[in-house]
Amino acid sequence: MTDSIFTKIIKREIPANIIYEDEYVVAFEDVNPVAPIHILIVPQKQIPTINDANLEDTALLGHVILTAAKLANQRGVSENGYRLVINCNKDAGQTVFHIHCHLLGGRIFNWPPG
Ligand code: DGP
Repeated sequence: MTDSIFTKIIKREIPANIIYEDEYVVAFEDVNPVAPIHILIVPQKQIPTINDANLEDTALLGHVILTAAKLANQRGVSENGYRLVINCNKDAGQTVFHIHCHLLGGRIFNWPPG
């Protein structure tokens, strides 16, 4: 598998504003923010879509979500709320085929999303 743009960010081959990293995930600011807070939480392991994840990725995907919650707390939006989004394939508008969770906060989000 060729490296995704996010793997290149993880390897520091291309720049990004990395705000958190551990053994399993990296988090950085989205280059095209759609909310005052727009952070991507990305597994270090390159999995193209959520369809490609399997049972052995259960803890990893849980860690992605818990990391998002921790970062939301750090950014002060836990109480007011925030949205977590994982897009899958074309109908959802996925453009980077390396699983990532969008942490969106700092404004009100409509539901249904439209
Ligand atoms: P998605 O539609 O869920 O695949 O969203 C991909 C997101 O990744 C999109 O919001 C823009 C962001 N993105 C794409 N390329 C880069 C990049 O090189 N750097 C950063 N920081 N974000 C990127």
